[in-house]
Amino acid sequence: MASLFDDLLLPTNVPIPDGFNLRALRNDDFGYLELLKQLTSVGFINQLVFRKRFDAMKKAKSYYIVVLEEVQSSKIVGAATLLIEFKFIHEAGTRGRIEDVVVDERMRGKKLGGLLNQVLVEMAKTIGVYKLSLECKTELIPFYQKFGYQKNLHFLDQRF
Ligand code: 16G
Repeated sequence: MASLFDDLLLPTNVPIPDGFNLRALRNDDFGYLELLKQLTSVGFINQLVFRKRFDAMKKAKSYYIVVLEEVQSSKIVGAATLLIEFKFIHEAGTRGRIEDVVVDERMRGKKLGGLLNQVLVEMAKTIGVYKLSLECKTELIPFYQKFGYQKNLHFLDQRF
């Protein structure tokens, strides 16, 4: 069993509610894929593909996927990703991106999404990014604004 990053990098100043455990994604967390299906299309990924992608992310050393585990069931009920992008601009600075924030439907309303956001904002500050950004649906803008994000730029995409 391997962790994507050292759990010691998790912030200690964000309180985790009783009954939950916050940790880095591990290479046997296949349940993470089930949770991601509540966010968007995942398709079929077998354990080998999961492990290969996990290994590539670990090797890249810029993926911080945090998961929230329900202690009683050992199930992953929340997850979010901090991706660190290396730049030449801003004195060879780094930019952070928040990706794939998802909380299990049956756990909504417990402010776990907010908790995951706080955790990643703290980690991004510790790493020292010059900017942290994310893309989200229009209706989620007020939610993310609570965590310090401002609506500045437009986001454009192409689908293939
Ligand atoms: C949301 C996610 C983004 C994810 C996308 C998937 C957050 C803050 N944003 O925009 O990270 O990649 O959904 O949707 O979690 P897609 O499959 O339509 O790209």
